[in-house]
Amino acid sequence: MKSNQSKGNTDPVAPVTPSRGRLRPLGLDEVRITGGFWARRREVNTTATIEHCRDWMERVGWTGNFRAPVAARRGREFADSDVYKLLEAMSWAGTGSDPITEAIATAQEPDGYLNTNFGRPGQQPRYSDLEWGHELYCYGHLIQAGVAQARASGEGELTKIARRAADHVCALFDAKGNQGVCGHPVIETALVELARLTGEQRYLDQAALFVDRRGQGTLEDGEFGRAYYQDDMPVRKATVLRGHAVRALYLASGAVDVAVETGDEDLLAAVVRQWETAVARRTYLTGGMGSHHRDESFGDDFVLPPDRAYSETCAAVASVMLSWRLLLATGEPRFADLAERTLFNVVAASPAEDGRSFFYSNTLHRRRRGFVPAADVQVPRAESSLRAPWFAVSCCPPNVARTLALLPGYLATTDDHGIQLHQYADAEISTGGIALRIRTDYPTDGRVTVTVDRTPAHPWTLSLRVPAWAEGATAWLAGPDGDRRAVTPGTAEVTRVFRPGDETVLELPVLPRWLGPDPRVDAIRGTAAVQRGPLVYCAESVDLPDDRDVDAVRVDPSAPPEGRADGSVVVAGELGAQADEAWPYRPFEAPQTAGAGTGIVLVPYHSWANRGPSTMRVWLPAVDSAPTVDSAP
Ligand code: FUB
Ligand code: ZN
Repeated sequence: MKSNQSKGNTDPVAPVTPSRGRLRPLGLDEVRITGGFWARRREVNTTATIEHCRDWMERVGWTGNFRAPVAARRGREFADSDVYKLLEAMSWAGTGSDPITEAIATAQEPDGYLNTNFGRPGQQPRYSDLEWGHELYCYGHLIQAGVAQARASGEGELTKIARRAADHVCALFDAKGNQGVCGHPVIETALVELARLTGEQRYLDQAALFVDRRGQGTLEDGEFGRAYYQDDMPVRKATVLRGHAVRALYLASGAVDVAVETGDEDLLAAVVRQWETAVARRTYLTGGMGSHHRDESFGDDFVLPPDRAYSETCAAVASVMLSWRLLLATGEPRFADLAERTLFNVVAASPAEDGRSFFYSNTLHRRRRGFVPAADVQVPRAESSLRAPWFAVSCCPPNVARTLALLPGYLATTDDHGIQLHQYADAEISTGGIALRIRTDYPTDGRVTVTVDRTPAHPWTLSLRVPAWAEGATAWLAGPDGDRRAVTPGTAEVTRVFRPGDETVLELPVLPRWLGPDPRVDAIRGTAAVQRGPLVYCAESVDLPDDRDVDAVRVDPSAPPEGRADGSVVVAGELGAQADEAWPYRPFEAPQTAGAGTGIVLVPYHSWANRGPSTMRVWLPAVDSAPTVDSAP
């Protein structure tokens, strides 16, 4: 790790700045989103969501905790972290510093310790509850906020507080010190980022220690088991993301950071493997992750019930963080594909249009209409209503705020060969000798026009991601020399000596299409869904005649869906609620195609699990029940 001085503070204004890897990030000062879908979202974020979060945190006492006496402390044990996330959002958004920083500085102990919930007279001792205390987790968000401040506007008070806290952690949790890990990862990514900012090796070493220490079983085997906090097996040995989804994804992100900085190919490969399996088996069509409400965790493989999807907004934010790191490390477009899916279908779904209420849990099927909570009421549970202004656990709103604030940093990268565009938005990019103008109404329209405004005289490569969802349809790339060629999912490139005014046009086929599930996703067998470009669609009762419920909808996937100019899609089908029967099970009608084969023994349900561990199922898929609709991603 180079020292800060030799680095000369040339890090981009970006959340993640690896010193090596396949691609280099561009900073928020190099990429500007100028219009369209994300510009509107970011405008609402800056003008409404950030202020909304600030007001609520003041109102529920979370900011006040830094000023209040012990007895007056309010909120959950991790409330400090939400204040830090908001400060991070403010740094990226450039909305100025917040007076709360002074109170945070005052609350910090002389040895760097900082937490409003522990360590003061009348509170539990410091680090007496690593499972649930969230002290290191809170530092993680503090440090990331301090790094954001330093990169966005230069080192300030928050950066200093963060450094003092990080020094305290390194002094206490080093190889000879406390051998514990936090029940909630996130300090790993933050310490690596601080190492990148300062050039100080010890922060990276500490992050590596935390990554390697996890999985040794130092955390209590509690209510949800050690897998809940990924302490059941070492990161390097795990083959899939498991346990609490946000924890798993933050940890994996930290592991990638450590792997990249230390050149640890095995560790990187382990995380790629976990990502692959989680995407193949544990991810919703929306990109959402986590199907357990009880412990906010990943379910077993293919346990993806749409009506019980937890799909926490924070897990989506964390998934984008992981995908971005893997993209930078490897250059592989599949990571940008998942980030796109997750950004459009979970991160963008969480906030209401006015940016003042949020989904915490992002179900894919709501059976009851729910209610709109009052604008001034804090909602106690994640899934109890429609979007809520605030939750007793409000980790998601400030996480959305910081993600939208830093979003331009996820659009494009550079390497020694040129510029790579990963996400499409109306934007302008200016880096080194190259300036690009990107004009598009994506995802409403699939045309992306890239105009070169400034270019060096030598050849370079413009790379454009062709999303995996474009499979099976034709995408076109028209280069400035007039050539027009079909491109397939992956990366399309134009290499040449560009001239100012040169245009490259990518045409993506944002036509609606049917998708069907892998038959192993039992909860949705026999159903189909529509996706148009990166956008997943849904039926909503307000669009149905007579205000019927969506459960009356039956679709005919043999007829192609039809896109309309207003962005909606029309599909063939019928509306008719099923009449209730006294008992919702009936004699099985054997499929015509069922043939002889292996005899399969069934036993009475009451007798199962008397002969040692086993797997079991009652409903057995019929041989002809696999959907015949397009199953492309
Ligand atoms: O524990 C802190 C945050 O609260 C988690 O990341 C969320 O899942 C919520 O439980
Ligand atoms: Zn959350």
